[in-house]
Amino acid sequence: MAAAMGLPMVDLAPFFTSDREDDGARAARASAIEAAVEACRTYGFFRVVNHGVPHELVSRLLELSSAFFALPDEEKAKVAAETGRATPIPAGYYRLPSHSPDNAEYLLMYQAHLGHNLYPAEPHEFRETLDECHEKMAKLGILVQEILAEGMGLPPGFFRKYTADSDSSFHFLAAVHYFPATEEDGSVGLNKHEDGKALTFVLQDTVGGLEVLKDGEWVPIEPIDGTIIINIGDLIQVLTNKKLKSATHRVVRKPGMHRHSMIYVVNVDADKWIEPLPEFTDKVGEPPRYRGFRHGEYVELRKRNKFDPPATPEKFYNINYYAI
Ligand SMILES: O=C(O)CCC(=O)C(=O)O
Repeated sequence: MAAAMGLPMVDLAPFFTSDREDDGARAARASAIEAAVEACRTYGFFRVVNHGVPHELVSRLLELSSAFFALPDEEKAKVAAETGRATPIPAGYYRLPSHSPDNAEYLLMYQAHLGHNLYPAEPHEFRETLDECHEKMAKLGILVQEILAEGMGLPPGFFRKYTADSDSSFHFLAAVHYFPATEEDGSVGLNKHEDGKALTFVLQDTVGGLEVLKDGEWVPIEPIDGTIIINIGDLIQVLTNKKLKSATHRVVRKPGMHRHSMIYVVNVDADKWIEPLPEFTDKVGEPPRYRGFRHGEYVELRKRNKFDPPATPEKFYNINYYAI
């Protein structure tokens, strides 16, 4: 495992050469799996290369996203996210409220065929490019779930039982825009937090600003062309009884610079019961670190952080709510 600018780098090429079934191919896959799991134990984050998502597609999408967010507010409001829709988070455009500690706007999309998306008319080809990227990310999402299941000694498809890995899953892709930092409202883009779902993938432009907390220090996750950042969320931390880390991270804005990123989130079924697995508790003589909960209940708590944010970030809901 190479550490590229602080963050472990995992080469996924061995998973895209399935025609080779010799010892060399198996060893290369085993070493990538070990690297990914080790990164999740220590950082909760890693970077992947040779991941199957074309570099050209990512660059094009980030450019289109930047063109969309540069449109006048009235244009963006034409696809404003509507509450009350049958999705965990409303699809469409949303600007975080001024009393939120976060300072960003986003456009969120589910799988196209579910029919929940609100697509902007401009820029031209944004819609097709978002959908194309969504499809590629869905494949990568499945691969990474399988890598982590195997690496943790769990059966194939194990995490996918929780992540609604079906045609109706609510995995989402969001284009995010962070405004430049100003003296008036500081540099917070996304306040420190952990992700509540299964996995998050981040495609970022060259501006930087994403940071992960490791051993009490903020480590910058510098942009490296052609790589995708992956971090695990609370689902995997709870199931593994904190053997794998849902790491604290944040986005810091820079003066005079607009940051654009795309995030792809592997979501969890609302009706799934989540609790530490016996493999990481009873069977190894360790007490569970969390009490069980229904994932939908946790989503409702966390939604308040975004849509009705508490006055101070310390009051935000996170997985410690279920900690024993
Ligand atoms: O936009 C980014 O760069 C990171 C977003 C993030 O941290 C998150 O969605 O949890």
